Amino acid sequence: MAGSNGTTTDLKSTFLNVYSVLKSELLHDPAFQFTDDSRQWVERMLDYNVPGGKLNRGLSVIDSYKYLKEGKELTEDEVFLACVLGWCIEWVLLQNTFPVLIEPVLQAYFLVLDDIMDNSHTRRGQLCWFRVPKVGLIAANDGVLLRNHIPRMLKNHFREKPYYVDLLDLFNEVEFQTASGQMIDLITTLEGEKDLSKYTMPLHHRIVQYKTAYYSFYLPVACALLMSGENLDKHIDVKNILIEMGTYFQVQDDYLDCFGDPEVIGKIGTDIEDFKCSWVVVKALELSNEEQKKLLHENYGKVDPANVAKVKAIYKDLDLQGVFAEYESKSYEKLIKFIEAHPSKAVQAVLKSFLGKIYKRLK
Ligand code: GPP
Ligand code: MG
Ligand code: MG
Ligand code: MG
Repeated sequence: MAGSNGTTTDLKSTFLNVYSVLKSELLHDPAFQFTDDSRQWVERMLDYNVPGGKLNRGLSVIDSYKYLKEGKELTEDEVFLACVLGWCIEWVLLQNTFPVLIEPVLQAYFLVLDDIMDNSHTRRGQLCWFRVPKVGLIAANDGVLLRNHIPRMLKNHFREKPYYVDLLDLFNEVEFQTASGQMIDLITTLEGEKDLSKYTMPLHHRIVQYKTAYYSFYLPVACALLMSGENLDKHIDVKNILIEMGTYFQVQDDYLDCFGDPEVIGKIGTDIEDFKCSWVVVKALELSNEEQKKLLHENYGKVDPANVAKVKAIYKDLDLQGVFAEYESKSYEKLIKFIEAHPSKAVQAVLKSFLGKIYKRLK
């Protein structure tokens, strides 16, 4: 995990230095006439939402790129560029580190908007951005700004690269897939159509594959592949493994939403209240008897803590923690098998390191 050894710690500080450089460029973008007020707003918004995550995605861009170079030392310039990509992603998703700079921006972008849509309360141990006094729905526009920071950063640093167009295309395609996944996540919960009987594993799989797996798993590695001069069409097998891994990651997220420690995961779960098609409720429906099913139908998707407690009591009776532990080790074994079937040892190393970072995660 990030910070657990010297190399990763160095990488993290490199990453944070790159963050300052990128931030400064964004705050002095010649395409906009900043005033002091507007510059201050964007700076505070970036500092609140972009750094401070686990930096897995962003850092995995650097890691992957290193592996792909098969042990050859990266030049300072190469490390810098890998960091730039990492931040673009986190800018959107707020949590990770791929072509290290861009990824956190992408993460920030998705999370700022997702928290509004999910009516969440906290994120990374602090209030969700839209709940900060005086922010409110300005956060929706901040999400749009974060999204637009990505192509600004890509232009500043990758314009002259032969893979620039492919990189833009990759980000566009993955963003489309993520927003489409988010759409199916949201429309299943529509008021008036709350119908638990439509919550099945195939629907869950479809939602999480699109809303999470492409941007969190495929994107960082695909960025690293493009930077190493690879053609993405030739790496469909890598893509398939990463989508599987991303699915497993979102099942963990669903599990932690209900069973994780909010102090550790940095957020308070809202999936039961939000009537989400979570892995936990789908499993519960599969395993429950008629009476338990009836209780789930009556209590799922209500904000009253008494209803939530009834749902959690059924989860406990069904030993969903044990069922999840079983799923987790089965998934790990299956993924290791897939990975070991890949012909390239370098690619195997990238994928195993990625998997190692998330296996049995508590946050
Ligand atoms: C994770 O879902 C999915 C996203 C953060 C993608 C959001 C996409 C947009 C286009 C806004 P989640 O709601 O389970 O995540 P969390 O548990 O972190 O809130
Ligand atoms: Mg969501
Ligand atoms: Mg959410
Ligand atoms: Mg979640």
